[in-house]
Amino acid sequence: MDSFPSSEPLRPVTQSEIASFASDGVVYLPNIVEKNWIELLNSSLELMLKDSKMFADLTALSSDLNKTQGLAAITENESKAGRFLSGVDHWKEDKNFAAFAKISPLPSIVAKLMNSKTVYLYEDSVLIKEPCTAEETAFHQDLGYFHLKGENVCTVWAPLDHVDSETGSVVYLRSSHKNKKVFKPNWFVVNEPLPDVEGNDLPNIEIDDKKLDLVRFDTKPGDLVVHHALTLHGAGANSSAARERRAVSVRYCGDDSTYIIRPGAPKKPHHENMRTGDPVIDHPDCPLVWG
Ligand SMILES: O=C(O)CCC(=O)C(=O)O
Repeated sequence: MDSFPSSEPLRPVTQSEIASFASDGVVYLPNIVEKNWIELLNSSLELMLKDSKMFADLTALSSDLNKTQGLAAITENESKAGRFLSGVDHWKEDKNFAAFAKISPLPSIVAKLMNSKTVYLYEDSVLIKEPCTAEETAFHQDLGYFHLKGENVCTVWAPLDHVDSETGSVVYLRSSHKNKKVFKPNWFVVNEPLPDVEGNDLPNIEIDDKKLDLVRFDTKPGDLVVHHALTLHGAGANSSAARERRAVSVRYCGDDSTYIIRPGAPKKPHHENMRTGDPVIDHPDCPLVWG
């Protein structure tokens, strides 16, 4: 029988944090998750990284996309320096990732922030920027990637390392969730929509645009940043020569969420059996984790 760290947060979510999430579409929650949870993710990730098939190399993708579009390609030297790696749905294979997504403090924190009686797990993602990774995470909005509709959809971003602007903190356009528009999902490393997707064209946002109300946080293991699925966000390159920047995002939906099959967005096997308008209910591939 596995034993896991506590499901209780280290401290309660405050009223002011709930208000920030509602008004800004993002909230920084320092010192809220026991470090033992992060240690478990670290140990699983170390093993997973031995199997390169588990991760997409977004640095290679960026280079290919830039070549096909005739854009200035990242130079050979830059592309050799560090890679932006990403993986998805590790909770389905790994018991530590499953426990973090399902029985860690995350579901209760999300229920509080969204004021939702129920919380369902949509997916997890691993986002690694090795030292000297030139690629930024292009500004995007999560909802367009998800076959979901509803007010109560969010992402919890959990850093496994100290992350700051040198190593690629995530940058959020404050209150952009209030616009309610769903934007076309992009390739994550360039602001080019995925093929055949629907929605509004994404605005071209630069990570350091001083004219915009962009917010970012210096974070450490045990902190969380939670953003609404409509909030526009991107992330910087990792310009540090020595520091790794690894994070796990866990994505949830809550009360009144329904499926909407979005053409062109990445599908999971169970989406083949869902119809637009079907309510999200407990399902092995989208399990109820709170309520
Ligand atoms: O960590 C990153 O680079 C991007 C994270 C992100 O966009 C997300 O988890 O939705």
